[in-house]
Amino acid sequence: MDQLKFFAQEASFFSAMVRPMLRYKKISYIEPLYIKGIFSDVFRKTGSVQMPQIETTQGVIIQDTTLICDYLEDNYPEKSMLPTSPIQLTVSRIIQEFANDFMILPAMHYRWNFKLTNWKICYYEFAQMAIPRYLFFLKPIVAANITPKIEMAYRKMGGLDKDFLPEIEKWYLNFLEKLNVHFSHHKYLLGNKPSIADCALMGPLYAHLGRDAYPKKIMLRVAPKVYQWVRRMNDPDHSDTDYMINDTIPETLLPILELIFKHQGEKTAGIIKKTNEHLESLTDVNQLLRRFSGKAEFRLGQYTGMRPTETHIAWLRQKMLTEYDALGESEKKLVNNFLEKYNWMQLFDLRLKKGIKRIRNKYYHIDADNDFVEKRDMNINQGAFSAGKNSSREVRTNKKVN
Ligand SMILES: N[C@@H](CCC(=O)N[C@@H](CS)C(=O)NCC(=O)O)C(=O)O
Repeated sequence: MDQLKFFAQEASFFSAMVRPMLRYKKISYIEPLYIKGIFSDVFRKTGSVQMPQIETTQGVIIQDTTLICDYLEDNYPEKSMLPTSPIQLTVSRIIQEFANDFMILPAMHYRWNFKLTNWKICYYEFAQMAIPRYLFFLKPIVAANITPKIEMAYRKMGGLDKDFLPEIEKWYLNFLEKLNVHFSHHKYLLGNKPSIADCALMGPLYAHLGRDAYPKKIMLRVAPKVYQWVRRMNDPDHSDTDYMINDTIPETLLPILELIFKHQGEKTAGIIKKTNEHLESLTDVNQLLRRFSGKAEFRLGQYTGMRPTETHIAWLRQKMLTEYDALGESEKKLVNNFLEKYNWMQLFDLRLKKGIKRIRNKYYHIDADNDFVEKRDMNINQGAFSAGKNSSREVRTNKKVN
């Protein structure tokens, strides 16, 4: 097999983070149709039904966007998207985490609270994925059945309570305006070359906010330069040169980073706290960590509420800090000076008391026994969708297998 398989969907938030990298690196790939059985087949191999997944040319399947991007960087290094200088690398990772977490809020709001305007995705494309070979007029009928289930799953994850929505809108418009200013001066986030940070922001800014009819109109009106960037990312013209010289962060990116550090930083602090509590409550290191460790307080403008805390985000922060810890002393100093200059250090250095690890796409205490938990939790599905008849929903048991 000389082509990579990309299990993805055009309207999928996380798939849209990987696709620009595949295109920029000119990697040959196919997107298989979601014909019946594909979810259970993929689940059997990876223990996850989440999208996207890639099957490498060696037949290995990888889930998780960040790991997929790392894999593509390592194995297709020619057109690198990972900055090598320490400040730009750290900033890219911060943006990557923010795109994985905070940006889910505007993305979910502008898709699910404007379903009629977004009818094409809500009432056609989800069915297209489930029954790609059926006649087109049957799709809305099927969508009427599956869309509410998908919507419910995402509403639960996003926690889109009503009094929160005006603050999300205010926040998002402000963010878009700032990004529009940035893209009036630079082609990409870090200068004249796309990075993993650009790829990550494509998740929300293409798959939902730059593609669903309602938010797309907003983007075109408020931030046409952002829309042009979305198009550039999806269709690279390969005229790019390099990131800013001397590890510089563009002036116009700083106000955006201020928003990111503040809001994602506070959110991650809550996630780390809840993950620490979850880890402390374990009766056995082999216990499977819950996908959401709980809920943490969250403030945005006038709104204060509780938001679900996803264990995955604690792992992303741990991964980012491991990368930072591995920097040489002089590089670390440069990063520290940069973060301290803007008062961001406290919002960056957020650490778990005990490490966590990922085994068969689930999270465990760092001391868990890999072979044992892999075997025991083989069929546990923590995803929102069905993984076929052999899978069982998330459980918190800790039983020994014989
Ligand atoms: N951490 C995963 C998240 C992937 C994810 O949530 N994908 C969505 C589709 S865009 C999905 O599969 N949702 C169903 C679920 O989370 O159970 C990644 O980075 O790939």
